Amino acid sequence: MKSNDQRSNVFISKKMSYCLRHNPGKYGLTLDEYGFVSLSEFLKAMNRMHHFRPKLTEMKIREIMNASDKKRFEIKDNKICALYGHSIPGIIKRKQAAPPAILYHGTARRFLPNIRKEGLLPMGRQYVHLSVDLAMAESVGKRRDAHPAILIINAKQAYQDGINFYVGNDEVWLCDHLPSQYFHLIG
Ligand code: HQG
Repeated sequence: MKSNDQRSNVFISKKMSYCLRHNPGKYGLTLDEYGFVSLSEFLKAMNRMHHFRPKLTEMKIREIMNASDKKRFEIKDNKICALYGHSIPGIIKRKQAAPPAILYHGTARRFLPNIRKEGLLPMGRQYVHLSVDLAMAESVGKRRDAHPAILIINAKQAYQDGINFYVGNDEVWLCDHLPSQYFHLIG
């Protein structure tokens, strides 16, 4: 069972994700090309919109980030950004890099026919999201299916063939559309 504190942290984290990934404009904010916004402006906007009591502070945000199982946000030079998950129109620039040779993607079994046909598409987000290990892919897939399908991705080959990969965080990699010749189903 989650404590009230944990529930409130999840609530705040979801609002942070909504603002920084999907709808900064609703908060009167504009992200820079890398997805960053001034931390003090962000705090003001979050407090104005959600009337947090006690007020949301940098300390509270850092506490939520430290306690989280996923590294969703980054604070740098008094600015904050979401590290992945964006859907706002226009591509947020991410650092391009060579991915690990193998990556994974957990998804719902019901999506497989389309995924086989079209490859992995970003769908509602800017990029396709990939996981560095099986456990992570499984937990991502379980958001949509109790027995998710896990795809193993030949990231090395895809990268060599010119598909762009980007660093999300230590556990999440991002890439552009990934055709189906670069993955197969595990199991
Ligand atoms: C699927 C969470 C049909 C894809 C997670 C996925 C992750 C297709 C869904 C992060 C398809 C999109 C992102 C195609 C892909 N036809 N379905 N051609 N291509 N799909 O949520 O990867 O907790 O946008 O398999 O942990 O599930 O929010 O992406 O099932 O790291 O921080 O379309 O979000 O992180 O779903 O998850 P999503 P995702 P947070």
